[in-house]
Order: sequence, then structure tokens, then C-alpha cells
Amino acid sequence: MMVSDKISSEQAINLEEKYGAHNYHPLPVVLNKGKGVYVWDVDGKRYYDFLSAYSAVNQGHCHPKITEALQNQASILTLTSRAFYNDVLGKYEEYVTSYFGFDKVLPMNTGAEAVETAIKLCRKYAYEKKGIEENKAEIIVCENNFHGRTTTIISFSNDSDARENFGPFTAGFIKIEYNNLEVLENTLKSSSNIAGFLVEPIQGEAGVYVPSEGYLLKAKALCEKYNVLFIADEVQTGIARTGQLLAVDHENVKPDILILGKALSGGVYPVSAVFANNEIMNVIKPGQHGSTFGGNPLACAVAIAALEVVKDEELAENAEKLGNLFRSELQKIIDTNNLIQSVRGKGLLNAIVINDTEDSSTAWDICLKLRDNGLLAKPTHGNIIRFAPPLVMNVEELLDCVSIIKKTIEEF
Ligand code: IF1
Repeated sequence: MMVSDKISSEQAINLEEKYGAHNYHPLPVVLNKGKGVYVWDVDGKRYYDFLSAYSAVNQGHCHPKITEALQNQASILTLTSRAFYNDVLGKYEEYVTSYFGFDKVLPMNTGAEAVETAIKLCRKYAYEKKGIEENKAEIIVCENNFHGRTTTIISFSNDSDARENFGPFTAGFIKIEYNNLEVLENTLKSSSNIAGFLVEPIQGEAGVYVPSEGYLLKAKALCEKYNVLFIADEVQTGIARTGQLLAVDHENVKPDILILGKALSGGVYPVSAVFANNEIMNVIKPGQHGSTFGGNPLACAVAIAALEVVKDEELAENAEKLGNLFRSELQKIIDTNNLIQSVRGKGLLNAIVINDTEDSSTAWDICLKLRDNGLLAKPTHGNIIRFAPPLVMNVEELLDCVSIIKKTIEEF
């Protein structure tokens, strides 16, 4: 079969079922086109995308400026490996480091690779600059974290599906309660082998769990006090999603190590990155870390265009404004209907909690109805639905989405 051959939803689903590993359970809808805030299925039905590929498509589907950059670069030079220089990587590195305010960047491809990179960087710095005894470094992480799918990263997950029968696991992580500064300080105090604190500014997979105001700022201050690196995983929260360029910007926190992915490319190509200042980044020397595709010219050209769109179209400001509107409109629905318990989030990273148990199928069933009514969202756990539309949405479209959600909830 050719990529351009037309197939039905049923055929597409059957092909995946037969030939693909069963590592996902997608909502039954088969998409073949995207533009801005919309996606279309193979029958031509149009939907609002309220997932944005887990916040990768913040700039909207197939943004012309980003796809143009991809097409231009694709016909000139796509990959050299880092065995040779290319004429785009340096320009990109200058552009992104100034954009995010760090001395240096280390380019990778996926979020999990960037998290792995940050862990390696943190450990190496601990041994070579802090003098922690070899193989003794520990990194503090949070309960209910999500940082990716590699063997090391699942070693400190507490999701049983993510971990079961994938051991043995990587040592050197201490898991503490999220949003608890007292436990953080006690843990920092408990050992001189602590190298870093790895944290999501808002926990996405946990169900869009926003920590108390001041948590990140105080956690950063504690890390400074105990000379421990503060590592922010902004793979999901970064690039304007929460109403600021970075979620840590809400509290004016500057991480020692910053991890970005997803919307760094506008969802057009896998691009991730780790940022740090010279004192930290310079511990990595040739041969000690890398990736065949990391920093390739295609990725660099796409990422520059994607970041220009974020500034040109003021996506952070728009996410802040529409997020406030979305939560206040949803609150009105909640006030008159007890199917939804609460709405929470920041900017356009939001979730509703359904009045049902975690093992119920209610959130899934609501998502099926939302689909029928023209809006695509995905449950996280049995009773939470994440709402994260592209940030290029306007007020009129957002209100249209609110009425779809209202109608769906009332039908239920
Ligand atoms: C999937 C969740 C979102 C992330 C943070 C690193 C990564 C992610 C904070 C790894 C990835 C994704 C992956 C996606 C589901 C998704 C997700 F539900 F699992 F939590 F976004 F909400 N750090 N998150 O959120 O990035 O290697 O995937 O590029 O299908 O597993 P990656």
C-alpha cells in the first residue's frame, strides 16, 4: 500500500492492530490532516485538537512558517552527524541560548533523551566539581513524576505499568513528595551525596497538578543553600504552554539545568535540548555524550522557525489570556453540573476532574462523546481529562470549544 492511498478508519486501525506493537490505546479516531487548531479524520470530519500531541503542537498544526523552514532545509542538507560541522547548528545554538538565557545548549531529539542527558550532566558535575565520591551521587525526584520511557527514567517512576517487568533498575534516585518543601529540605540535609533535584514545574501525567505558589522559587532557594543543581523538566510545560515562555518564569526561577522538547519544534520534527551555563556544561568533553541526529541542520532550522512563531504570535500572552477565560467558563459549567468536580491548570495546560473513581471509564466515555461533538481530548487516569489546545487559538474558537464541552457534559 502507498502512503498516498486512501484508507478507511477501520482499515487504518486494523493495520496498526495487526502490524504495530500494542503499546498504546488510542481514542478511536483516524486523522489525516491538521491546520492550526484543527485536525480532520479520514472521512473529512473536523475536530478541535485539545491535546496538541501532548503540548508538542503549541504553534498549531502545520504552521506555514515552520513547514517552510523544514522544506527549505530538507532540500539542502538534512544530516551530517556531529563527526563534521554543519553551517546551521552554530546559528541555532546562538539563537536558542540567547532566547532562553543560558551560556550553552546540548541538542538531542526526544524528551527522554534530554532528561537522560540532564541526569548524566548533573552526575558528572557532582563528581568533577563538587567532589562527590564516585558512584555515590543521588538525584532527588518527585512522586508521580513523568520524565519519559528509558530504563533509567522508569527506574524512578512510580507508575506500575511503566515499570513492571522492566527491571533491573538504575540506582541513585530518591523519591519525595511533590509540592512539599519540608520533605525537600530534610532530604537535602540528609546526605552530602545529593547532586540534583529533578522536577516538573507542573506535573502533567499526574493530572496537571499545579504546585502551591512559591514552591518552585523556594525549592530553588533550598537547592542553592545545599549546593544542589535545580533541574527543570519543561518538556511539557515549556514554550509558552502555561502562559509564560517557561513555567518557571511565573516565579522568576532560573534552573541550573533546563530540559526542553516537544514544542521546541512545533511538533514538526523531534527536537529536544538541555541548557546550562559554562561552569556546568563544560564538564562534558568529546566522546562522553552525543546522538547521531542531535543538532542536525533540519532540526535546527525547524526549531528556530518554531521559536520565532512563539514570539511573533505572542503565544505566551495568548495562553495566559485564554487559560483564564477557559477556567472561568468551565467553572460556570461546574457550578451547575456535578459530573465535573473541578478544573485546574495554568495557561492552556488544564484538566478537569470527573466525579468518579480513578478506575472508572467515565473520563474515557466523555472523551468519546467529545469526539462525536468535534473536540479531541484524552483522559489521564480514569477520572481526569487533560485540555491543552494549540496556543494559536482565538477567543471565539475557545468559546466554541467551551460550548462543545458544556453540551457534551449536559448530554452525559
Ligand atoms: C507518551 C504523559 C504528557 C514529559 C516530560 C519528558 C517527557 C515527557 C515532563 C518525555 C513526555 C509525553 C510522552 C507521551 C505522553 C506524554 C505525556 F501523559 F505521559 F505525561 F505529555 F502528558 N518529560 N510526555 O511530559 O518526552 O521522550 O516522549 O519526547 O506517549 O509517552 P518524549
